[in-house]
Amino acid sequence: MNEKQIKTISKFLSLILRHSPQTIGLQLDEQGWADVTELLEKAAQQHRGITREILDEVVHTNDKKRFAFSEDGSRIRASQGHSLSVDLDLQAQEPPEFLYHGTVAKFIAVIQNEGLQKMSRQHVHLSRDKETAMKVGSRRGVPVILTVKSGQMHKDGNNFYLSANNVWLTDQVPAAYINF
Ligand code: HQG
Repeated sequence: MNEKQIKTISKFLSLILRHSPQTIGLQLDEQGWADVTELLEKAAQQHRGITREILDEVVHTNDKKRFAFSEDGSRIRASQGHSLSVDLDLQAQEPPEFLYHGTVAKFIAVIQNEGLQKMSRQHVHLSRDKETAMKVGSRRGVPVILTVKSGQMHKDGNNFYLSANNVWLTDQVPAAYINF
């Protein structure tokens, strides 16, 4: 498979495992898992020729490790980024002193008022390093990096979670904890 084909399938998996499994008549369980055999059967309507080997390649070469198989390999899910309400069973963890969020200038005024909100997803997504935040922000235009005082937020009783693919997640970030 070439890079373009891998990316097309990765985007398709993001769509059905994070947002709308019903697109192909698939159901996820409460923890966000899909049965791999069923997924392959149903995905074949849109991506003819998709096989277990291709799925393995997409999962293992994925730049952000977006997807994970269950231990026995029979199920697959997205590690974060859902708009669907799923229980990833994340354990609260102590975050580093600072985390970063990449956004764009047009959102700054409203973020100054109401802080970072999860918008259509299940959590606000934060990165450990500025480079990653730059990449996230640049999906929408010229990136603006916000520094989140995660250590202080945590001391003040707010929960942080680390996804299986190392994205920091929290419910919201009040503006008082953001360096603009
Ligand atoms: C902004 C990608 C108005 C926020 C990335 C962002 C990430 C507000 C947008 C993951 C706001 C939401 C998530 C407020 C936040 N008012 N706008 N109060 N609070 N925003 O896509 O963090 O490549 O839902 O700044 O790498 O951009 O798909 O979140 O611009 O990890 O795997 O509202 O998605 O991962 O956008 O990205 P998103 P995000 P994948």
